[in-house]
Amino acid sequence: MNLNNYPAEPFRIKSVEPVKMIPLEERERVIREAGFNTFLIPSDEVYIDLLTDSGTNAMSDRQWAGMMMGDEAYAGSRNFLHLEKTVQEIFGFRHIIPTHQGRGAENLLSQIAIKPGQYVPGNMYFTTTRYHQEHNGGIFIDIIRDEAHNAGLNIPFKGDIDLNKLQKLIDEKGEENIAYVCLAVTVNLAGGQPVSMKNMKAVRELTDYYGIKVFFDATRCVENAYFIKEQEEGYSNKSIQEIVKEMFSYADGCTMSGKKDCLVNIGGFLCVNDDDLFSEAKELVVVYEGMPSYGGMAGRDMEAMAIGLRESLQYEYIEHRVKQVRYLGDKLREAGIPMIEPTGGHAVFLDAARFCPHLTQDQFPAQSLAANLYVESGVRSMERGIVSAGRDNNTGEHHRPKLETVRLTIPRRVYTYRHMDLVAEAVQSLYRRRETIKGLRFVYEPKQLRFFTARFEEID
Ligand code: PM9
Repeated sequence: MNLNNYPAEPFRIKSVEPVKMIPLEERERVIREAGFNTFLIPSDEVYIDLLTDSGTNAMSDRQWAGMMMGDEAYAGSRNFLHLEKTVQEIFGFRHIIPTHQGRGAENLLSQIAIKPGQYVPGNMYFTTTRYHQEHNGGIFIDIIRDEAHNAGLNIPFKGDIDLNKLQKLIDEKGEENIAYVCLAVTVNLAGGQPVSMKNMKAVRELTDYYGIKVFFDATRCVENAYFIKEQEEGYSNKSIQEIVKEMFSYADGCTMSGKKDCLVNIGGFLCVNDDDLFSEAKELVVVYEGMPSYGGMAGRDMEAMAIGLRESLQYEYIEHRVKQVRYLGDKLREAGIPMIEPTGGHAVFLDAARFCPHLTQDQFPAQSLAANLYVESGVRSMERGIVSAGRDNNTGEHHRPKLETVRLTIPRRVYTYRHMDLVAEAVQSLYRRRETIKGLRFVYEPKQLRFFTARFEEID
């Protein structure tokens, strides 16, 4: 392992939050009380929290200073004007509507852009995104390249859309029956895999030909831009900002969960270029979120987001971010732990299917692996497999994703490399006793987005 591959933290620490490890017997009690669902563990009982990178970011001193400049006027807050200008400059879209978080934007977009019965092709599903698409009568179709479903395959830009799949869908269903293409950068459930600029451009060309709109899920777009700079020919000399601007020039708009790449704890937005869609979205935002000039965010939150977005484009920040995640991936690979290859932008995904070959997918191996990792080490992770995938609304059967994974998600600017060492040691220790990991069954299964609140018990 060449330590020069991993840059030191490009920040120093001004404020700290103590963490502590509770004893093993207590962790065993906690996981039972949480119904073997890591979402239900009180965070005080967690040692290293890798549940999600969503809203768990550490803000900078400048962002905190910005919070003090919150203009909490009900309408026309100056912080909104700052955010609007920043987003317009960075992404190049004409209109922005703030929302309380990403799914607020997904709700608006799905309502204004999907007619019941229309298809919404995308590069792999995401839980909340697909929920809103289906809730509005859309039919999600996965058009990511096949390789994305092969966990062990180590190739770049595994998040790309398969243009043949898109063309086939258009040929079979007709362009008028496609609501829009939903293109996520990076692809969360594929392992945080990036999409190449070449692919974005090609998707734009194909959809332009048929007059189909393309909306990006911009949630982790800065991480995607870093991969393009690092790995795509012709981009090594371009700045992250230039790459982000070019990426979004191929889209008609985007949804954004600001809780990730905007380096804040809450917030999101919807962007569109089309004036009519903007008008419709403005009419809806007042129903679900708030005035079009705050959409569920406080003035101070919009200020922190405007500042965070600029910080996220700094090369030193994003290089460290992606390489810290890669450090954990490299350690685990060297120890022979099965995981999604290559390491993506926000997380390392353990391949639960190969980690627990003694369990069938119906015994929820990833859910159990995440629960066992907590007991082993106090490290909290998240299931991203059959439980997250939910059931088919028509047949009632489980969706069966090919990827059955546990996500070790790294919050931004929060943990150090030494924390990553501890996580790697914990995973290795669990791997050594992997046959002891038991299957699970539901004792409570919510109808929608079940992974958040489901409860399980162990099968003997
Ligand atoms: N992602 C995550 O942990 C938080 C919710 S699921 C535990 O990965 C994408 C690609 C996301 C995402 C949230 C959302 C929704 C949309 N797209 O959570 O509503 O990863 O801000 O965003 C989570 P909000």
